[in-house]
Amino acid sequence: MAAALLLPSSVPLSQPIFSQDDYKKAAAYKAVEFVQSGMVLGLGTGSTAKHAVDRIAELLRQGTLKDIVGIPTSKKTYDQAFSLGIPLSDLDSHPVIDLAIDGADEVDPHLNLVKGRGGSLLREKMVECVCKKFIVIVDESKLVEYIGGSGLAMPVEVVPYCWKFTAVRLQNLFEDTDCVAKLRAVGDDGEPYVTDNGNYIVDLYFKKAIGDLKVASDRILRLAGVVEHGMFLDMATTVIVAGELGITIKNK
Ligand code: ABF
Repeated sequence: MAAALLLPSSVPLSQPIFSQDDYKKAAAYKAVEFVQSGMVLGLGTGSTAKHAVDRIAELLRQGTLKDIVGIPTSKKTYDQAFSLGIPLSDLDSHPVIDLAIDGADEVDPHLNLVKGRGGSLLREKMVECVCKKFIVIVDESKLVEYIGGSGLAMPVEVVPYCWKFTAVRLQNLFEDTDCVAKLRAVGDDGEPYVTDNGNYIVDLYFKKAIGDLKVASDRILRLAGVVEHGMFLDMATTVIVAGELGITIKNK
């Protein structure tokens, strides 16, 4: 079921109205309306989730929210939340999470997601698979007809040991989609990107739809050397999309 809410319309329509970051912020602020005092919260990673963390901290400072415990999904989010004074913990101490709020790279019509282009997919999945409610916040550019449909990467976290071997095996799994597997690299000299968990990321580029997502997920996870992949299937309970037409809330 989808409900549409208009963004503030005080700006004349003839002017450039909202930037992509305004949409991200609008989606994030709407999601934080679902946060209640006393909750254990999964704190997402990325430029959209950052707005949610800022807003939670602001409401805590104002006293509108109390007794929140945040479980960060990355070192970067830990640093942000810590610097803003949000009380933090981890899954060892809080194995059940009331609500997680996080961004995504792709959202399909069934609310399946691609996540992890920001590199934090493993901790995001560990936190978001144990939450009672998972609100995904995106601007409308993230909506796709099918997973992989943006033409951008579907990340897979792999152990560094013989990563080339694992990358070839991943690419071969999806040869019917003309898949290309590339190690994520950083900097001018192409050093491997290293995740918060000390692993590498192999980005998969599909040229065609990958068919049954659960089958694809199982096949990836069965490969020795793979730690986790960035398809988040049947996990989002709500997706909040902000765009030109306002805010749309889609519930599972
Ligand atoms: C996290 O941040 C990731 O799973 C995803 O890769 C990314 C989305 O980034 P942004 O909100 O900056 O577009 O949620």
